[in-house]
Amino acid sequence: MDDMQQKARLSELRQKIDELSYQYYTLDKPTLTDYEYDMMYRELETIEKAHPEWITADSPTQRVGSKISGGFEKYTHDRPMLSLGDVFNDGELREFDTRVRSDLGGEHLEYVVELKIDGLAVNLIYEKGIFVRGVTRGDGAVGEDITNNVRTIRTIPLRIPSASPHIEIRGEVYMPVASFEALNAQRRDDEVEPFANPRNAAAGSLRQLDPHITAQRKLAFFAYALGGNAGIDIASQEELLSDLKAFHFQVNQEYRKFTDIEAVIAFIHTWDDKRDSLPYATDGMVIKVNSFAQQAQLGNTVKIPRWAIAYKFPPEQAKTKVLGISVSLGRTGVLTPAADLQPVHLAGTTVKRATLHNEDYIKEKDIRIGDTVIIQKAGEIIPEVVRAVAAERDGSEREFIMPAVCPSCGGPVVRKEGEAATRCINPACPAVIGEKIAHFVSRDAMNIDGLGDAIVQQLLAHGLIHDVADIYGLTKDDLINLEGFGEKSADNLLKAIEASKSVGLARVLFALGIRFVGAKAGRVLAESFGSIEAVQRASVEDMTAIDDIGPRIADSIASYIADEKNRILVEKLAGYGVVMTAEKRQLLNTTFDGEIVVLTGKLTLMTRKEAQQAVEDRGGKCTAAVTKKTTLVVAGADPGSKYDKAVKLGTHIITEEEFNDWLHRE
Ligand code: 1X8
Repeated sequence: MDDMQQKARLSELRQKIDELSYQYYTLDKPTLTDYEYDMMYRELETIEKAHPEWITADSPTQRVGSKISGGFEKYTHDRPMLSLGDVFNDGELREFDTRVRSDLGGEHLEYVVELKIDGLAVNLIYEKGIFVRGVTRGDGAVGEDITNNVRTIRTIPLRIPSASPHIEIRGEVYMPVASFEALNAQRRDDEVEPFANPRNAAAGSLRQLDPHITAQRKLAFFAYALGGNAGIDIASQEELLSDLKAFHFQVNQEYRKFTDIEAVIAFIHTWDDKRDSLPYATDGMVIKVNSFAQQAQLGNTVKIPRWAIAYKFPPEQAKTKVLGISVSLGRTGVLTPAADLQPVHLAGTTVKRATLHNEDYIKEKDIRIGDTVIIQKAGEIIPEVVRAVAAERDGSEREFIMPAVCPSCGGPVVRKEGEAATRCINPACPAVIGEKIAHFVSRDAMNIDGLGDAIVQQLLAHGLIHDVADIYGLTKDDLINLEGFGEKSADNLLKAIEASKSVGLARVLFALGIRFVGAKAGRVLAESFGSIEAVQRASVEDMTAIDDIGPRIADSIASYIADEKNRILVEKLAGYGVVMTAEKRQLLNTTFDGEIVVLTGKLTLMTRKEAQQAVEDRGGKCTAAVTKKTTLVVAGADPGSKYDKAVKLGTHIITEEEFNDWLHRE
């Protein structure tokens, strides 16, 4: 293909990929297989690699950029991003309606009623149809420039069919409930504090300095407003929503139009229960005057529009009684207290238990057995006890005392100084082993289907297993004698167990349940070391030299390995034929072996991403900031403060040309 043909193909690929992404992410209706998509994406990457000068910011390959250093830049909105006034009941909404009607002098009036999404308001700026900037609401007047993070959100088009020199689209960035739950499950595995609700998770994800992290967070965006009228010929909110949809934005389709406030109120109440089954969190409804002319006539106050209002849903809380407090064990042996509740209806489900987190939480909140309490759903499956209603005590309430022995094995429990967690330290505790096995066989770990909790408890009770490795010694005879097993289910389970032997080192490392080693750390370690022996030989320094492996993880692995019992367990697994190797990432050569490289200034021979990849492919590591640890700085054109810092520290500095020469060394 000559250049012209290639350029045409490039443009065709971008269009096709954009369209497929739209079908997949925004409409949730994939039209091609992942494979076909991947092939097109790869072809586009190949053309762009050969012609980096053709890469533009709206190419689908440019969604994930490089890390920024320092903080986010401030950005002053052209027009302030107003917040909404709010009402909390039907009466207050009727008052709003009365005021609007009176201000409009009794004109005919329509309302558009939309769901209020519990996320973060963001302003998207497009110039001549190209996405150029994403800004948070901030205080309404000044927000933060989070362009690189916004770009990673797949439901935000990087290009829209508008020739306008400047158009602002406003809407809500949110995290779907399913993504939120998966993220929190991962965080609990990694022993990182889970997010309290999808909104906090979305906020935390947008504040990442590294867009790679944001890109993994599965955020989404609902468009619902324009920032200013942008010279577009749109007469109403209803029309705007339909135009936004035509621009390929995701527009929430639950909106309805009404002329009568009682009909609005009736519509709002259809969501009282239904909202809990939506795949995203909502905290109310937004009622807007439909006509833009009437909106203009009503105008804004300094802070809020006079033509719209938020009807806030009551918080998802309920009052009930604590019947008892029971303690359950996790796989790390931590005892977690939970309240057994008088069943109560909350947010679409019947709640019988609520977490109390730990001993200190119960003390701080002074929650007693027999107390009347307020519970709430924080977007989590398991609700929490918010507070006790002390006024409703009758004197029969009893204080909770953390058990001094493990409720499962009767062994001693300890609470270390400075820690909130109380742990069972018996390595043979059946509850802990049960949890360890449940983790070991789970989908992201060894993925052994058919080994549920009830079966594990039977196997433990019959003395057929004592640790995770014993799973591989199970025979058909062992299984068939258990309750609920037949010939076929025994065969299926044995097959699943056999298949799990070859899932590879990454999953094995995760499955072992080493503290702080989540699925991702498992993958990174497996790719870097290639075998369990190499991991066992590695020092803490060897491990922390790897991107994404910090001292907390490295120390935890070191202490795991130092424990004789664990070494025996690993040998036992290997003895059963569990594969403990992985494809190691192949280095091209060792030009940058051990180097900690900072790229600064404008690169002309390659993109920053390519330069970073080139360093990593040759054994080096790229970091964002120049520190004493930095061994090499590559300075492109007009380098800034990083260059000055490198000069001050006496760090080795090379030009982009020199860097390029290094890349072509053998
Ligand atoms: C905030 C929100 C609006 C809408 C949905 N969710 C929100 N969080 C909507 O209009 N559909 S409008 C809005 C605001 O103006 N501050």
